Amino acid sequence: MATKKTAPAKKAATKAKTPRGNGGEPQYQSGGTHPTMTTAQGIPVPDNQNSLRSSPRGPTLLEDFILREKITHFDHERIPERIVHARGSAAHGYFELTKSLSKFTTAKILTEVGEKTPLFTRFSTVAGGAGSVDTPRDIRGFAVKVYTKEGNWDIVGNNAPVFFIQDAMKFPDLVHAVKMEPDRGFPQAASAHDTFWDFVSLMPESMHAVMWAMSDRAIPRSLRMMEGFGIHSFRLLNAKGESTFVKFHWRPKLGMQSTIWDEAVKLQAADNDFHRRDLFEAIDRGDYPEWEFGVQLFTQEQADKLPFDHLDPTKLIPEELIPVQIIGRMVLDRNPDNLFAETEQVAFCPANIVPGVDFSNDPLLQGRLFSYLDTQLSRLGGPNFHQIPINAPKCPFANHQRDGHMQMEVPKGRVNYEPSSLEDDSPRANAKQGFRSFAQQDDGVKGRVRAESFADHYSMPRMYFHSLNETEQAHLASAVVFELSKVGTPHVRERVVAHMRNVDPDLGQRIADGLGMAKLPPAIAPAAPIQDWEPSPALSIIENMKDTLQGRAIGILVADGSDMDSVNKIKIAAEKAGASVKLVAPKLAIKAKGGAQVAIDGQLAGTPSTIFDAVASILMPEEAAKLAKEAAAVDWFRDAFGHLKAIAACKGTQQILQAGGITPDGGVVDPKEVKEFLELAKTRQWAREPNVRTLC
Ligand code: HDD
Repeated sequence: MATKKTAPAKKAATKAKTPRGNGGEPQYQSGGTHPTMTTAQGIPVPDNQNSLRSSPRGPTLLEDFILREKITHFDHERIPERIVHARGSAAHGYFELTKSLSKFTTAKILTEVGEKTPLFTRFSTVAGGAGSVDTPRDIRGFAVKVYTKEGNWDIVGNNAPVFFIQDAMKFPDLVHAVKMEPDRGFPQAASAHDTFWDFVSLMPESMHAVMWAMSDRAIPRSLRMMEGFGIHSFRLLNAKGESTFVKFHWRPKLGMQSTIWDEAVKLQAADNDFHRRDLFEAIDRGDYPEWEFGVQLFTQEQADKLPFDHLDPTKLIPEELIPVQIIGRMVLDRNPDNLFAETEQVAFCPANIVPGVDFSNDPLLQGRLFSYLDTQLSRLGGPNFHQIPINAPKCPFANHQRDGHMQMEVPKGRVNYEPSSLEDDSPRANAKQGFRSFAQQDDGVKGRVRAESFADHYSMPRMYFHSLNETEQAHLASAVVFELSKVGTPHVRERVVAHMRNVDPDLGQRIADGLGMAKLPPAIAPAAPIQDWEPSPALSIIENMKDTLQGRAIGILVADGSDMDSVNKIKIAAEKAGASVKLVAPKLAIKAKGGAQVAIDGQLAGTPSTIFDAVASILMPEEAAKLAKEAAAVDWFRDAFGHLKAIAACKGTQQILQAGGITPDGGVVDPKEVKEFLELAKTRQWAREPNVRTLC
């Protein structure tokens, strides 16, 4: 065997020494019929290994147009990455309406029940660059492009229903502050640094979004387990031109789940692409992620009665006040064919809406309506980016816009203007079908002002904090302490605590204690009286978790001699309940009990328990004894225990648990108790948390 392997390598090495020009033999062989490689101009390429040289050991000739074309193209392979939301993962799918909104809107996408409309959805982190990790603490982008019959409709939202600022004027400052600091170039993809907290602590309006960013929502377990929000109020317009306000919601069919912060940090090392891989693999195996599409509909009169201004994007409307009606669903059923052509080049824009939908006066939305089109011009290189397949509408489109960088179409005829009388088929405006804006009367006084109704910055974050359960509140307080412990400037830390005291006095105290602050800084004088509003139980993740194994991942640790019957009992039952199961072992194949060779999914050192929702282990005592001396195995259980996961540990495994200092609790069961284990695997063992972690 060894001789066989080395022989071709030797041959190849001898071959490589021989100078090869035109007609050189490729050094590999493969099956299939390969089309002839050509240059971008279609000229057949004779040799893709060697550049053209004046002699075998001489200089390369400038004349080598094949080399120059290849290198030039390579040099320009990257386009400017998005200034925010650079790191993204996406999928194709469809939207299906289940309930008509014909009373409220003329939009076909919201009135034609049962119609399946293609869409493309891109999830993203906000702060990190395109190559950054998937699991930092960050708000996630949730952008959906629906290719409707009446043009593209983009719902460019986030996985939080509120934003950090009230006016688009502050967006560049917010983004500068959260991204890596400009002198040192770090930290990447993290808000835990001075400039972010300096900025937000000087912007009381950001407190509500800060609370969401510090909550478990900002460390999702999977992109498939996140809610999405359109955030702003939009309008729906019916045939009579009557307007109803609307907020858009996406609800994951799998329910919501988050990671634990320590787990998220470890995942960054275990798998940079944790979310991208999870989404890709789920779609690849036919486990299509699905979201319900919901709307909150409300009239001007209802809006006037709310104790806050719905045009303020730092506020959400509790669904206990205005219910979320489910009217459709989104299914993602196809992975992109090419990350660059689709996920990277897709260009979203909140201004892309269809007739029957309209904007509200939310000042953040108004600024966004300008920004996205502008950003695509520099990111995608010119005004024809709408012709890139992923951006092109799937309905007919026609106008007199012409020329520009990368024009892909070849418009025919003489008429590229309007009005015209020379051709019968040139496009014209259509007052009947065309987009209409709500005829809103506006008799205000022009000026750079912030409405008084936007002044209350603390009542809503207080309401949000009170809507979380105790565990979630403790996670949030601990997250603020973690972030502030990375902030070097004492007065910034103090200013944050001063705000948090307004949000909730107890929260302020807990954060101050967590930071070891000797004296509580005085609370900041609020611009408007702080009110105590009813909590919104719908906002808690843990209290609303779905009782399901769907979308969960289970790891089973095995080694030589493991009993595959016991392993398979867990595997079959778990998969039947919708979970995915991976076998983990010290080697990529084991000799199981009875001598059968069993292939393994992940080698122990590279498959930590952080990537699973629950773990089991079936080990012979002697193998377990070896693993009890193996740091990767001990950490496997220590992390699973620390991250509150259900553990099914056989008798042999107890040695490893002991080596990890783990005292089994109700979340640790015998692998024979398959049903009990799978029941526990649906969720985390919250009761364990006080025993493994000191939270604020
Ligand atoms: Fe934005 C990208 C979401 C405020 C300017 N934004 C971007 C993406 C999402 C959001 C999901 C990535 C889309 C994709 O996957 O390609 N942005 C939001 C939400 C906001 C928001 C939910 C507040 C409610 N954004 C916002 C403001 C501005 C921008 C106020 C500027 C005035 N956003 C941009 C941008 C980006 C962008 C610079 C970067 C890349 C792009 O647009 O295509 O134009």
